[in-house]
Amino acid sequence: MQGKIIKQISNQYTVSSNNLEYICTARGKFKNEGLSPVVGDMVEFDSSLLRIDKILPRKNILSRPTVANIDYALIVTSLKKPDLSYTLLDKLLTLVIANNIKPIIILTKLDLMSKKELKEYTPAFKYYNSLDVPVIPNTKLKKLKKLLKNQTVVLTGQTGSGKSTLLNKLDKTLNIETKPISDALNRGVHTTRHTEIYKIKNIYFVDTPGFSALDLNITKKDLINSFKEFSNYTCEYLDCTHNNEKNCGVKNALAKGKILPSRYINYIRFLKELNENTSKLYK
Ligand SMILES: Nc1nc2c(ncn2[C@@H]2O[C@H](COP(=O)(O)OP(=O)(O)OP(=O)(O)O)[C@@H](O)[C@H]2O)c(=O)[nH]1
Ligand SMILES: [Mg+2]
Ligand SMILES: [Zn+2]
Repeated sequence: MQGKIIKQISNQYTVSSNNLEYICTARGKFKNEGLSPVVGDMVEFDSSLLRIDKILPRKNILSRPTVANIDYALIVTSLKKPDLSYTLLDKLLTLVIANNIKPIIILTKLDLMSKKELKEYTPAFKYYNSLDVPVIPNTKLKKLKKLLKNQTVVLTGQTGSGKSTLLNKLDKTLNIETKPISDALNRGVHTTRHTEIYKIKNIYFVDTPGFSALDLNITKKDLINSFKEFSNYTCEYLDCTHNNEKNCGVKNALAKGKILPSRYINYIRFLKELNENTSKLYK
């Protein structure tokens, strides 16, 4: 039989197939082959032995959280408590795009902002929208539901940004545990401990442990391509990294105010990070 892994707690996998759930273990051979089933995997399984026999080819796989076959990533971004970080936002966008997943930015905690504060963010949100990254507040869920019909969706974003709260809003019967973030540290305590898919109407949602930092583990080419706006500009060198090169179209566009400065700053930050990671490998 074929099914989709919707939950994993250590070596117990819940496989959903024809609206039934089977709690299975994985065959020993997976371990020997260095390949383990993960949430989101389409698998062949034995429904009487309750054993996963085969993992079907993956469309993509995201690490931290480890989830396979993702269509969309909701980058849940709170404006306050925890405060919005453009660096984290751009890093998540890069990671998502480099993994062939479509990003959507979900804004949370708009209610904690004054009108004046919100206005300051508007140009940035418009900029992301212009990159074909929808920016949707967590108060406007109708539009989101339409977009995500029949899709497998991962939620990512800082701990305390409101991922579980969003799922609870989408389905009042879920009652996923949420927790107020600690005011003293202004950052949350991790509340979600395992990876699980919730089917909400026609959408497969993945609720995952939150993370507040992550390493970039992609190629330089992926990094450059993930900054989609850069491809609008022409540089003297075809392999321009838009850093120290002369006659760089991206840097010219930045100087003309066509590129959001925080985007370029973060790009250079990530480029350095990748270079450092590479030099570490050869040391
Ligand atoms: N004021 C306000 N509070 C919110 C909003 N969304 C979430 N919260 C609160 O923020 C806190 C953290 O929300 P969670 O949904 O637990 O956050 P999470 O992203 O799932 O966190 P982890 O599971 O730790 O990664 C809770 O107290 C929520 O009630 C919002 O739009 N406005
Ligand atoms: Mg949570
Ligand atoms: Zn360039």
